Amino acid sequence: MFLMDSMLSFFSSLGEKFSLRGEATSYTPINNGNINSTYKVTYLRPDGVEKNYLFQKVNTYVFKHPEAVMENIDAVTTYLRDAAGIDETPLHFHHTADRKNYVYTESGDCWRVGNYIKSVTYNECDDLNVLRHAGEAFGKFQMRLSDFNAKSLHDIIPDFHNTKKRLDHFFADVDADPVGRVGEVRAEIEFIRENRELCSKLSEDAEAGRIPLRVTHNDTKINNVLFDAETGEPLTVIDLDTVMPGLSVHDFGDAVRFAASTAAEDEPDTSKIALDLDKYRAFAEGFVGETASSLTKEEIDAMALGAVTITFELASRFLDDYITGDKYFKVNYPGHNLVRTRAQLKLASDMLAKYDEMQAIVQEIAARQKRW
Ligand code: GN1
Ligand code: MG
Repeated sequence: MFLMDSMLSFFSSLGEKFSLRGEATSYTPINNGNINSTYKVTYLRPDGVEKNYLFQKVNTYVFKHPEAVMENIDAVTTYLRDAAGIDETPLHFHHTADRKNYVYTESGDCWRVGNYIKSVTYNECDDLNVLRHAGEAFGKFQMRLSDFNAKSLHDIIPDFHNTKKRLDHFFADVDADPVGRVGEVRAEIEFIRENRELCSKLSEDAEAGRIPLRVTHNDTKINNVLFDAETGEPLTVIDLDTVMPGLSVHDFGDAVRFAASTAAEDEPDTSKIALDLDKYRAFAEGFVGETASSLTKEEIDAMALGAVTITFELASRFLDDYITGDKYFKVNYPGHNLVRTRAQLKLASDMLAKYDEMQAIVQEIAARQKRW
């Protein structure tokens, strides 16, 4: 751990490499993500004006090639700004003298510095308008990238949302039981096993070309949409680390998993966790409303399955991390990954119970869109 002052001088010297003017005078950690470490850093510029930046340490256990992540982000943000002509608050990372948008420190850590966008974000949200707006923001994001050359993107984490492969990997780790935790989580493993086939279907559909690959965000938690505190309008979509070719139904599903639940993704009391169909509908109105014109019938039919699949997928990822010794996701306490797993499984089981209603809601919204 750094002491306060050494952290500030660290930020100041890092800022120099990105040609930031002035010195870091204060900072606050932003604890939204489970992977990277993020800080809001306030600078005092030589002209006496304060300016905020976003400093981020990229997790190199998860992102083995940060330079590829940063190249993707540069390409996507430049495209959104120039080709798609988007004039919303842009996400921007600063460059060094040799035109890199990241630096490695002597200890081998990878850091990047972005513009700080004054905004509010939501982890849990009961306001249906906010959810509808979040759906619109992710829907627009996908539409705006529809002509982006997917082949130019690095495959940051191969098979990131290939649930079939994720599950194969999970069951191999269950068999290996490397840290001896499998015995405590038999019931959770069995529930995932019962749904293995169902949750492999979308990967098979994608592989067979029955569902199209698009350029997708792949991490559509609503806290990745920045909102204007005053107008309540979405400002921009952030966290472009995993923008890669993927499935639209996964972007829809992951957002629903996070935003349409009645509780947090790591709520320990599973009796509080359910799928809220009003929230689901609001998000779907935004997302399907924006994308319906380009979605295929197969995609519309698979939206609800996308939500179920991604929820089981995340449960298996959290449980995989638990049974292999908590190496991937940041944990705040022992057993955090198991708590997350149980929360996701409870949500998944409620989605299965509400599956027909989830389907009907998407169909209804899509039909309305197509008529307009
Ligand atoms: C990770 O750190 P964050 O919140 O951006 C993870 C996502 C998970 C999410 C669950 C690269 O995202 O896939 O859905 O945690 N990102 C990566 O909260 O694995
Ligand atoms: Mg992310």
